Amino acid sequence: MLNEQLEKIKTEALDAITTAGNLDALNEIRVKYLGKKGELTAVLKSLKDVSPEDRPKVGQLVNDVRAIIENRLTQEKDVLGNKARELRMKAETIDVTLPSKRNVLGHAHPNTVALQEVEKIFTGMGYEVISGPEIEYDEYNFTKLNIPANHPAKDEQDTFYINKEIVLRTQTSPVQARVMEQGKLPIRMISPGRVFRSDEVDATHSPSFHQVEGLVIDEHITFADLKGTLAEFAKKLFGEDTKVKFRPHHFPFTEPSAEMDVTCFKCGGKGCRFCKGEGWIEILGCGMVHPNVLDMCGIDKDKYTGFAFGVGLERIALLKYEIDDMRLLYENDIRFLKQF
Ligand code: 2NL
Repeated sequence: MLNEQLEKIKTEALDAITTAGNLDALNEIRVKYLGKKGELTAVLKSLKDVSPEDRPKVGQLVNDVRAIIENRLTQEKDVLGNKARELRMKAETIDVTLPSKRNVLGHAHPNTVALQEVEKIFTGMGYEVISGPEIEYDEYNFTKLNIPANHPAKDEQDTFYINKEIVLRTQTSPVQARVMEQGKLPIRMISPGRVFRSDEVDATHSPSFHQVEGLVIDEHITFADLKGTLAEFAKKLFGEDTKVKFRPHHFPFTEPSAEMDVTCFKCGGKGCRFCKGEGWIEILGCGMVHPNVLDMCGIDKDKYTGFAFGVGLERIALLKYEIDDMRLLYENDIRFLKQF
């Protein structure tokens, strides 16, 4: 009676193993037949009803059936495991013949391209490129540059104040004031960098933009040095045929001061749409360093003179690359940047 039952369990279990098909199903079969509440265990429990003489024989039979099922389970587990692994390997195959993903390259910003050009021109004339802090003392941004406490540029309408003594620099000249204070002369330097003014955004204004200021201090520096240097700069930047003219102007930190115009590089000075019929384009502000500035920065104003200038980097980039809206420079759309 138990013999038949055992034979039935064995046949059923082996059939089930053969048709299991996956490892989960195989595990269920193990539980169903060999587990604590499994069918074979149930037979083992009913062994107590078998007569003592028959018990060893039947017990042995139960163990044999158990061993056979276990063997088949192990065997089938190997087969199914290998099959699953093969499928996984196939799914993970890398097709090395597929075209590669395109590497998306960025592009230097027009400001960067323009700055590199300006730096090349001035380093070629022996200038150093020096940078300094964007957050400055009022003293360096204004006082040492001969900008008095009541000057309109110091108004909170125009300048970002961190507190009473500290501002976001409105020009890069404080870098030059710091260099002058170090007292190593002569000085030939440019200081490019980010500056801040409390302006509304429009096609020609931004609260944060970039400036390149230049400074030369030595004995016997005159306005002729300023003119020669800046005329050379204009030629290198806009072409050898470029002419320059200087219009009197006022800056607190220079005396005399001027604004420099260059002949329009589109029409050569005849007047066109680009220069609004003027033939001239305003490019920078400049002048001879004010004696008060030399004084406040610890330089002997009776022995040394110097000239200085300031130019907006965005202005140069917009002009050179014929961009008509400054806001395009700050969007960093790669399709725009790639054109320059
Ligand atoms: C402008 C005008 C200018 C300077 C900047 C300067 C610096 C020192 C001493 C004297 Cl340390 N001057 N810088 C001089 C004249 C003009 O910038 O319109 N910039 C866009």
